[in-house]
Amino acid sequence: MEINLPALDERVITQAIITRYTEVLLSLSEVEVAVVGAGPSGLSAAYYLAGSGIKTAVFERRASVGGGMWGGGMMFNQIVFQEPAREIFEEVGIRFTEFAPGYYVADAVETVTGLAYAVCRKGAKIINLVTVEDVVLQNDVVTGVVLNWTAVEMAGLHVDPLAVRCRCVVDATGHDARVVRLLTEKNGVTLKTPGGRVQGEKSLWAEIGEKQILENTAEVYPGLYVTGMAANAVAGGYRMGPIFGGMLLSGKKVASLISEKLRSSS
Ligand code: 48H
Ligand code: FE2
Repeated sequence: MEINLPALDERVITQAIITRYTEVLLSLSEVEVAVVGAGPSGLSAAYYLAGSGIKTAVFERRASVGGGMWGGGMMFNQIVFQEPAREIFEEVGIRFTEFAPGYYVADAVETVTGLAYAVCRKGAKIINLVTVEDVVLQNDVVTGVVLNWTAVEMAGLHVDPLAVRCRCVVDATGHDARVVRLLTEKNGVTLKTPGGRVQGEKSLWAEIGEKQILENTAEVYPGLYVTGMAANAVAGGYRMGPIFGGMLLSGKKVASLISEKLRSSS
């Protein structure tokens, strides 16, 4: 087979990349929801938010999306989940098998790529390689996120960031609960949670940890929501080990809380 390649101008490649990326970034200077972190909970939140017609951007620190899903458990890259999360896998079209009654297992690579693709197709925008280094805080309400290139952060350069305005921020940064920590550490504010501050996660108890994730998925400060592992880190819940149904259901729950709030206030 012979393929005749057309003439190629490097300048056009450069212009296409810069023009298109800038257009996308400009369109995200104001969004309805900024999701911080593209792990299972952040991707699920974005999928359901965008599915409800809400303008959503996901900002991910790393080059890759998927967070802790790639490695399954201890690098055995299989994703385990229970019954309530089954409908999410079915809806997105990720294949799985039933391993034992009520326990399902899916390929980690298929799960990450399938979910990320579904998020993009629903219309949410994922921007990778950027780190949320602060929030915008006005009159005791979180009204935006502050972004910088992850490479700037890693190189320790003094380069000031850019801000994105939004109506709600979702902390989906996992164990670190980075956004909530930034807010409380910098501003000394009290959260709406029972402890009022970031409690830090407890050790491993799968059953209780999975339950708590859903209970702890909430608005923790005006304009700031937590989902996924960040929810248990903030509220002092147990970790659950390598089971991901709770993460996906938590993303779905936070999307529904935000949809209700935006609908009631518009
Ligand atoms: C932009 C950021 C920033 C930042 C971090 O860790 P994740 O997979 O988080 P979850 O909560 O969706 O899922 C948790 C799950 O992976 C897990 O660890 C479980 C179930 N553990 C149980 C246990 O017992 O250990 O994803 C968080 C994402 C990552 O991709 C980070 O790179 C990203 O957030 N991130 N993005 N700005 N400041 N901080
Ligand atoms: Fe983890």
